[in-house]
Amino acid sequence: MDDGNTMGNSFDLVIRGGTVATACDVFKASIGIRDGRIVALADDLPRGAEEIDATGKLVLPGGVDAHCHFDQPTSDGSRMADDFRSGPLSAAFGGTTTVIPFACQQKGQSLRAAVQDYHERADGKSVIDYAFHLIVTDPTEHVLGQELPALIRDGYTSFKIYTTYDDLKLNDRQILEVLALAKREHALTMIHAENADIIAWLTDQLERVGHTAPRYHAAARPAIAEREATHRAISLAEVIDAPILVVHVSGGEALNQIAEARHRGLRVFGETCPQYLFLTADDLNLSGFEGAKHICSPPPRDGASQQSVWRGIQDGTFQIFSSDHAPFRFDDAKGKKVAGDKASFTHVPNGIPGVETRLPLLFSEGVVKGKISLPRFVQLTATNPARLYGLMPRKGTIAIGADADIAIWDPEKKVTVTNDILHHDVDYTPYEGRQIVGWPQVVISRGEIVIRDGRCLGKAGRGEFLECGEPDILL
Ligand code: DUC
Ligand code: ZN
Ligand code: ZN
Repeated sequence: MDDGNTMGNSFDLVIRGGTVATACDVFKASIGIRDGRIVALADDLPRGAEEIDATGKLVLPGGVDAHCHFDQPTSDGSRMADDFRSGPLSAAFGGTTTVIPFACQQKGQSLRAAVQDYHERADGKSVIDYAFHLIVTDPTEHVLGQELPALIRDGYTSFKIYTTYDDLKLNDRQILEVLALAKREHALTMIHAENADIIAWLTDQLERVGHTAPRYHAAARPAIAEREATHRAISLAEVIDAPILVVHVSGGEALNQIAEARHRGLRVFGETCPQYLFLTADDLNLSGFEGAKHICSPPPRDGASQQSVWRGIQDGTFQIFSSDHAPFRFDDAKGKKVAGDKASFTHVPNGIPGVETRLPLLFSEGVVKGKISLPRFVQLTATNPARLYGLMPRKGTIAIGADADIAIWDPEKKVTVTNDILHHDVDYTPYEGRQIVGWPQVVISRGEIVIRDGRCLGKAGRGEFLECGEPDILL
């Protein structure tokens, strides 16, 4: 171990005396940082050019939010509230140091063009590092034969496909083609699993009798639609013998499909999100149009589903906890009200904000209340997403040689969540009024303090684009 002086260099920064947590250990140590990387972990270290006293604090890997949407083009006239300035800034305030949003191919568009467009949207704006997933909506021969293999080699090694939404969904044959390509090229396929025809049929029935209020969104997208599509996605992946990640799992029905597949030894991974732990379908039943704030897909369900999701988090069926931050302002003609404030639920943009509250919510309800250990928290929120998306060993851990992406938490800080303490550009938070214990106090990205005591010290645009390597599917 390097003591910081043996190489004739001192440290740029020493984080002294904190309790460090990784995906497997919790230990007291000081951390020496030089040139943006962790270069020493020891009981004691010589002074650095800068020092942070972390006594009584938790020193965790910065979070990796591997499912968030910023400035993603939409097809209904709406506009996402967060771009690459406000989205990553909000993430950083919540203890996240890497974000992975989606470069989405429009049908008929070249995938490479979608990636170029997304780089232009991101360039020079982000305060923290970022990578891209792709969204494949038009898997033509050219896309599968040439564009996608070349993009995978260029560091875009994961892509999302959909079984629902008319402008995004693939049929089973197309899903098989994408999975075969992913297997051949060692990429990871993420699947949004909801049965499109069940949803379309139920939606027609509901609209026919005038049931168009926001709360009917949940009725139109029942757990059975998610269970069926999850089962089908797993079956298709099994035919190809390709790994998949089922994203934003909302409850026990889909969870059990994943658990059963994993018991059979299949490389099926599961992701869940805060909205499935902390919201229910009742939150779509607010007066007037207010329920639209909580319209997302799959929808939040009920208390039993929340318990199932906790179980999946505890027993390892879920490997990843992401925000699925999809930000639309509520009181805005480009947001939730793009089709007016009396519009049918089918015309309300899907998605809720949560990139800043993701970690504090799980920490407070999970770690502080004793549902999960600190290492499990680190696995779910940082280490596993870094591994699965090919960002290890740079991101997602505290180890010699890793990027110094670190969040120093005050584990006792009491916070009441209100929208005005958050840094996204959305005009509401689904978690308004919620009491939280524990919040990140200092956030460090590649050795630079970007957040300290509620202030941003990092410059917009300092964040770097990350090329992802091969997904580590031996999680
Ligand atoms: N559902 C998605 O599939 N994507 C973004 C937001 C949402 O609710
Ligand atoms: Zn989705
Ligand atoms: Zn999403």
